[in-house]
Amino acid sequence: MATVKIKGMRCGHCVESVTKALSGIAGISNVQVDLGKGAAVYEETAPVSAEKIKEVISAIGFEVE
Ligand SMILES: [Cu+2]
Repeated sequence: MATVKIKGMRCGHCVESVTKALSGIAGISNVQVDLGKGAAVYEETAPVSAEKIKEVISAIGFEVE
């Protein structure tokens, strides 16, 4: 399991957007976003670069810490 801290999530819609975006990255599965902690946990089925995650999260208006 890997964890990524995400800034800017405020409600269930944000959680949904982030979950969808991360799940859409090849190599990432089983995404669970925790709004209270401002973090997402996921499994890597193939290596995914931190840059890729940053790019995808920024594209939907959030920020990786
Ligand atoms: Cu929201």
